[in-house]
Amino acid sequence: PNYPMQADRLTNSECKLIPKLLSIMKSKQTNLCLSADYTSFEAIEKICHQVGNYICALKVHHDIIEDFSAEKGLMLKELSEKYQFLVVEDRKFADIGNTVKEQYAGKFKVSDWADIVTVHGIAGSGTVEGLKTALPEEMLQERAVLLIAEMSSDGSLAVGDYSKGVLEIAEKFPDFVMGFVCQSRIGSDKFLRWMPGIHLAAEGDSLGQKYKLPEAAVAQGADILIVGRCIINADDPVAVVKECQKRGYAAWDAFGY
Ligand code: UP6
Repeated sequence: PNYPMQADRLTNSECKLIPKLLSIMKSKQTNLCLSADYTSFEAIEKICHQVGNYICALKVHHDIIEDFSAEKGLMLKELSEKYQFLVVEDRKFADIGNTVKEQYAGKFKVSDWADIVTVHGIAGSGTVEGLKTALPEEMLQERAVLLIAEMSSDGSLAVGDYSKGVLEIAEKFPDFVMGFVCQSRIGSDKFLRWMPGIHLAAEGDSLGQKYKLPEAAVAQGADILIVGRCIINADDPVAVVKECQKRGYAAWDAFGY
């Protein structure tokens, strides 16, 4: 099949963070997003210095980091500027607009340091609208969301009409939605597809996670590969990052995106 080239996607996308991310990916030759699911901030800082040059994004769950604070968030932002990657807070906002607006700008100041946040569509388009209204006008172009259209876990309910509904939400806010967290080539090509559930050796975990290889993820439609425990639980995380970077980018590049 003929998939659009990167240049087409750049021109078709209204979300300003898309060309920024694509240029990072191209210049660093990486479509790897490290899911840095560590429980200490020190571990996150350490891995940034070790692998910052080989990733296009770093994803965190700020609420599992025991010593997290809004100041640590700004430190993460500084690290991302030093090594040129985007910061994703995987908060999976899911509530009504007014509540997520408070959560986004609230205690941990996620909107100050996360380039991208993840959002569920379960509550309808008001969730995305609520996040948007938390941002001052001048910051709108520097922030984006990823909508969870499908999930990697066994028995996920985010399928069929639900996933289609999520795509419709994206079409309402093409300037603010960067793309989807998904498991297939879903939605319009002006959006980027981020795919978790990737591992070089395991098929899954004991709690419903399902894994595929980087090459399979790209064949399924992934632009950006989200990899967590395969890297962070490895004896040599740097070596695994380099392998995921090399294999993931080669597969993606071969598709001629
Ligand atoms: N994640 C998934 N599947 C989804 C959406 N998000 O695994 O459908 C997130 C998890 C975790 C990371 O919350 O942070 O991606 C995957 O981690 P792993 O590679 O260690 O399984």
